[in-house]
Amino acid sequence: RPQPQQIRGFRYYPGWLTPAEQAALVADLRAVVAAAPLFSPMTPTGKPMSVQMTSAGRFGWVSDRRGYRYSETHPGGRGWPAIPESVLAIWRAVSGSAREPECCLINHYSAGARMGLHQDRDEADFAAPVVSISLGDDGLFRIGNATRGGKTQSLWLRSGDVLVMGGAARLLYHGIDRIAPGTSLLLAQGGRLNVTLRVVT
Ligand code: MD3
Ligand code: FE
Repeated sequence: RPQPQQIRGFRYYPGWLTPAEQAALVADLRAVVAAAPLFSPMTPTGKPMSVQMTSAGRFGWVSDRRGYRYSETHPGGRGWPAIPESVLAIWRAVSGSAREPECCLINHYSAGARMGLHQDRDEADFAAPVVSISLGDDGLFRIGNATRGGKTQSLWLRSGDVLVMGGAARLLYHGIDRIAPGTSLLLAQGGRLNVTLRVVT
């Protein structure tokens, strides 16, 4: 496995996953999506996000007119499927955390989807890292500072890349400016999948 690079306090593992591992992950994520379909979360202002989402694990991330929160149920009313073993294995290999993830959030970007700069602060324990796995088309990731504004740094995330956001990096503003459609053949329908693993409680 490649050695991680340190960028702004997070650990970046370019090409951590082999093509076979990426294909196995996609199959496992398809099973999650079959049980818990992707949905377009509504922001509290009433506009749908351009990224589609679903989750696995005890908690999933939802957003509607009541606001953003973790929920033990999919918007359809059922509980979330279990986090696949293939995904848990990545957390155990790179997180350095004794805790197990409680949420596996799956973000789906089709051409034109983006995610504005934000902080992840809906979790109770910022000491636990967030682990991110990129699959499919390249995504232009932007990372800034602990407060809005200031210099940002951009990085193309490619299929098979893994990021570990721990320590001070855990609370940095970040987002996805755009994806580059057609840069990967991993997903038959194209687009980008990002998986984030989090401790929530
Ligand atoms: C930096 N997802 O789901 S993953 C998110 O590619 C999210 O879908 C993006 O931001 C995506 O909240 C970026 C990389 C990432 C994930 C969590 C972080 C970067 C982070 C938490 C803190 C700081
Ligand atoms: Fe985030």
